[in-house]
This record gives sequence, C-alpha cells and structure tokens, in this order.
Amino acid sequence: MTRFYVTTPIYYVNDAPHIGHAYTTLACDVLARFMRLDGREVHFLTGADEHGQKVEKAARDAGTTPQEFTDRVSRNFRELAQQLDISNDDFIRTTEQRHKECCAELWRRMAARKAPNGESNIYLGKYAGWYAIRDEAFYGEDELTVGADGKRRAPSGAEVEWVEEPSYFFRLSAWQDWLLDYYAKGNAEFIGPATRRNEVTSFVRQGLVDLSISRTTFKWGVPVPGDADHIMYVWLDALSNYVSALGWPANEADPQGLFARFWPADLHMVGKDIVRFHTVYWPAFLAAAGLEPPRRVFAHGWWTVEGQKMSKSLGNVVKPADMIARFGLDPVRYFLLREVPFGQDGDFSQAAMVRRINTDLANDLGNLGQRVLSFIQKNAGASVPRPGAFTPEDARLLDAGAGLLAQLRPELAAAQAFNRALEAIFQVVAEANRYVDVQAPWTLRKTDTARMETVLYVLAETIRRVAIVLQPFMPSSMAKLLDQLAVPADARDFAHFDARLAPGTALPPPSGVFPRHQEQAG
Ligand code: ME8
Repeated sequence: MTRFYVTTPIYYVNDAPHIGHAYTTLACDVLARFMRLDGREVHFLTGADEHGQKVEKAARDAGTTPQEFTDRVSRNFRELAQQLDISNDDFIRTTEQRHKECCAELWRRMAARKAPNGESNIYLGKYAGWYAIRDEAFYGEDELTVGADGKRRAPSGAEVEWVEEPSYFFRLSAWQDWLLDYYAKGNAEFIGPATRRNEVTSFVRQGLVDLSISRTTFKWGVPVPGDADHIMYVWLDALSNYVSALGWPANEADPQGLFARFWPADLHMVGKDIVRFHTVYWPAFLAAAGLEPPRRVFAHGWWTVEGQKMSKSLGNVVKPADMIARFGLDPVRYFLLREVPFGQDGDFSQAAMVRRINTDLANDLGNLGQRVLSFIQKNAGASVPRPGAFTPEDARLLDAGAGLLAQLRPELAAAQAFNRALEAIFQVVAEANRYVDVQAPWTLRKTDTARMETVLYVLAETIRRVAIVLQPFMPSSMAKLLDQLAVPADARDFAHFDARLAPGTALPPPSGVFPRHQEQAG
C-alpha cells in the first residue's frame, strides 16, 4: 500500500480549540509525516463541523447569523493547525458547496438502494424521543439518568430534551448482521484499540434501532433532497466530510481523482466519545450508499486537567497556544504523545510536563546532542569524525539505532502506539548516553585520538538516526539537529535512513535544541 489517507474529526466550531482537539490532530500529523518520510503518498484531512442545532444556538447567543458566526469561528481551528505546525493537505468546512453536494448525493444513493432485508434504506416516519443538543445525539429512555435537579441526562452528562417531529429514518436495524460480519471478517483491525472493538461489537449485538436522520424544527443544515422541509441530521452531514473532501461524487469516475486514489480511508482518528458514530453509523451509511467502509477507526482516550474534567465552567480549559508560548511547540507535541499510552485516558498537569521536558528532552536527548556536537566542534576538527574498526560496543549502539525504523513501522502504522514508539527511540538515546560515559571520549582525546574519532562517529551516527525518526514528532527541533549534523535536506527521509554520515563533512557550530524549562515564579 503506497497511499495513506488519515483524518481527524471535524470539530464543532462553537467550542474554543483546546488541548483535546490538539491531541487528535497532532496524532494524525505524526502519522502523516511518518508516512510521507516513508515514501507513501499521503492525504491528511482536518476541518470544521459547522451545521446543527448546537452551532445555530451558539450563533443566536452571539447575536449573529450562523453563516457569519461559522465564518468567524472556524478560523480558530485553522489557526490551531498552524500553531501546532500541522501538515494537513486540506481543511474542510461543512458549509462549503462541495460538501453540501456530496451530502445530497450520499442521501440519494442510500435512498435508491435496498437494505439487506430488502426494504428501503430510508423511510419517512415520526421521531418521538430524547435528544441532547450538546452531543447532537438521540438517546433511549433506558440510557438516561435523572439528576437531583430533576433533569434527564445522557451518559455523557449532556442534558436531553423531548423531541417530537416528522423525520426520515435510516434502517440501521437491518444492517446489524452486516456490521457484525464486517467487524469480524478479516477486519479485526477495523476498530482500535481492542477494548473499543469489544464495546462496539457488544453494542451492535444487543440490537440496533433505526436512526432518525432528518430534523424539521430548525434550519441550519443541508436540505434533504426532494423534501426541503427537512434538513439532514448533523452527524450524517458531518461524517460525509471524509468523502466530500476527496471530491466525491464529482470525480467518482476519474481514476486519477482523489477519491479513487484515497478512498477507503486508512484511518479515521477520533476520541472515544464519538466511536459509535464512526464504527456503527458511518460504515452502515456508506454500505447503504454502495461505497466501501473505511479501513480503520482508532479511538483514543480522554484528557482531564490536573485531575478534573476540562470545562468552561470550571475555567480549566487548557489552550494549546498558552502551552506553546510557555513550553515551546515541540516539547508540547512530544509530551502529549509520550505521556499517556495512546488509547488510554490521561491527566494533563504542568508538573508532569516540566518533568518530561527536563528529563527526556533537556537532559537525555538535548544533552547528548550538545555534548557530542560541541566535543566534535572543539576536538575533532569541526567535521564528521573518521571511524576506524568498530568494537562490539560500537556495533551494539549502531545496531540499536539502525533497528529503530523497523520497530517504529508496526508501532505507528498498525498499532498507533505513539508512546511505545517514543519509548523505543529514547531507549536508544539512553544507550547512547551510557556509551558516552563508558567510552569517555574526553580521556581518549589525550590517549588515543583515532579511537576517539570512532567513538564520536558512532555517536553522531546514532544521533542522526534518532533525529530522523523523531522528525514526525518534533519537526522543527529535529530539523535543527539534522542541520547541525550537516545532513542535506534531501537525505532526511526514511529512504536515507541507512545512508551513513560522510566523514570529513564540515559541521556548523552547535547550539542547544532543548533548553531546560525553568518555572517562573507566579
Ligand atoms: O464531536 N481529550 O466534535 P468536537 C481528548 N463535530 N480528546 C478530546 C477532548 C479531551 N478532553 N476533547 C475533545 C465532534 N477531544 C463532531 C465530530 S466527525 C465527523 C464530527 C477531541 O468538537 C476528540 O478527538 O466535540 C473528540 O472525539 C473530538 O475532539 C470531539 O470534537
């Protein structure tokens, strides 16, 4: 497989971007960058979810029209991508014409085809039930709890309201066996991690009810083809972004078009809150329309902040821009993906962040680079040292570096285990630090300069490999480190991973890549 299509959820624009949104987008960015360096043709999509009752209400509260409101606030998410140095190829907004046309066609195709039980996929009925605007989701009575205030709430904590209106339904109930079959048949990797796969499978096994897919009591959405009294359910609208951004249906017949090249998606990255929409509704919608389902959906865990749920009312929402201003972009990128096993929940704390930055980045990696490069600068002619024969210790460290890429490919491409990938890289960094101490080039300088050159070469070569594989995580710091090793810009991809540093190449004066973080008082 030479192509790779990865997507983030499209975020609700009424919310201010926070560290949770940054997390998902960042994880996708690391994968996109990794795959590009690995020679794959990548399409990386993110965007904004702009329709629905929640956004309509937020616009009203802001005293403006939904269009003016979404034009303004969707910029926050574009800016988030820029602040985080995200390498997305496209940014889709569901209010764009290309998207609305796609939704309408998807609806028409679903309506034109039969469900597996021979009945039509879409039928007109009446919805009477509970709806949570915050989640933009319907709930059954049995899923709700009644609080001390007498209000009914969804499992997410969102308040629900009673809704009764004419509605088109999607015959989800008829897709149950097809879905279970799809999860099982050679698609064990469709839902990750495995705990989520089990949850979703047992949810579907319990039986699916038909899904209301249109609303009549508000206007902010895509009109249902042939019945302008209805607008499409915002999740049907939103999920379609993954194909509308590829130019479907306009380019369906074009073998060179984005759709032919990139669909089905290799990975929809989402948070665990929206796994059901992506692993139950979305593949069923696609199959109903005669399109292929995505290859994989990975649902990561949830960040709390200093032990608490992030919320506007608690005033503890962590803004990525503030963290970047305080700690620097690459340390933030590193911390988020290193701290918590990907897929599990995590707690964001400033103390943990400072610890990671000072230990892993400043002490371990930063110091290694700075020590070795300034030693070469002063004592080895400011150029890549000339190695002699390698000892078993040299070979062991060189092999550890050389083995990294083969370790990372399955961790990232198959398992999305960012923390394990980083752990593997930092094990090599730790070995390199031990090697410097044991080999003591500062002693060799006085006793055996030929051996000193070999030791420095082994170290420089190890730093080169570490920097190459860390590029997807910390692009600008690793560019700086590779500059200091005089690695040409066109020799930084994985095809050049095994190309050794050329002895004698002049090296520029080094400068520290990761300063220690000193907490400011107050
Ligand atoms: O659900 N920890 O948009 P949304 C980790 N528009 N991740 C978090 C997080 C946290 N505390 N908070 C948010 C929607 N996220 C729909 C999606 S897709 C077709 C439509 C991340 O703005 C996580 O990825 O509520 C979660 O799934 C997503 O933001 C929800 O974003």
